[in-house]
Amino acid sequence: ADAVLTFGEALLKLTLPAAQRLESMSALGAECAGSELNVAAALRALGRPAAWASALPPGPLGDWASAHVRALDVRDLSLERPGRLGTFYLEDHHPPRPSRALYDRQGTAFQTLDATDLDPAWLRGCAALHVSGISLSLGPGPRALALALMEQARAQGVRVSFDVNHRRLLLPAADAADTYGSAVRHADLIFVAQRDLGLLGGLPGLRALNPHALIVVTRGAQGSEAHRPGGGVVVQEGVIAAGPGRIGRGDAFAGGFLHAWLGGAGAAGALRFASACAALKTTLPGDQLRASEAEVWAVLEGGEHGEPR
Ligand code: KDG
Repeated sequence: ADAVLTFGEALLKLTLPAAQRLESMSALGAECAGSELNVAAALRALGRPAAWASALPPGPLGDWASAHVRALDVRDLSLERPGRLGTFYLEDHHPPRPSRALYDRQGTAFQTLDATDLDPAWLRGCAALHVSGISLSLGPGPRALALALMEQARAQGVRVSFDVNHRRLLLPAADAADTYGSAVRHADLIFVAQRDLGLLGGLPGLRALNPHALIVVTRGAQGSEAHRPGGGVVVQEGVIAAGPGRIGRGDAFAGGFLHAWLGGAGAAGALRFASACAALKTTLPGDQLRASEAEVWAVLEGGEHGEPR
């Protein structure tokens, strides 16, 4: 068993050309996005079998998303459900202007899912399940299914990975501890951005909720660290990266970490590998990592000179 199952919503991501604002937009680029689909895509690009559980609406938009999943060579376990395909508009700016996201994802097919949809066969052949806080924030049904999947994974000896991945447009900060708490308790591996740590009582709060997990704290360009259950921390510097692909870096990082960790790497090795994945992700536009395992190793071994090899 070496595959990874991820569970989450696919989004039609509509990106404005550089330096445009929604109020005066004249063109949009369409892309199939979604955090957990991005993680599956990263794992698959790195050579690991990946499957994705979700729901898609019937009709051309659902077919478009399925075609994208097929093109990624990710196993599509999505159920066909009435509703919409969630939509996400993105103004992606250069610093210091913050990027701006606008969600249009009420009444989506994904939101019709609930715990009764769980199919234990989804986890067959899987070494790990990965879920993010986004799926828990999208309503009681998806949240119940995500938690049921985590319980099922534990019962089957499948490792559970949880990325807090807080989206303040989806969930008020005051609800975060309640919404994410059970998922945190079920996880063997937890990813959390430094800026979201406070939502869960900081590192001590997370540790109190879950004494056994490996906790990975990400700090963007400032690097990352892994906190071992018994105490002890491994620190990794960020790998220098430039380019248009900042959105989805966290998903590439999580996919890279999972790939290395499931392959037997320790916390230090997995952090290093994940950092190179996040850096490579940044160099190309689009939500999903496009890099093979060999390309990641080349970054780690070859320095950052950018000479053609
Ligand atoms: O991780 C990248 C995501 O932000 C993007 O694909 C959209 O999944 C998404 C979300 O719900 O914000």
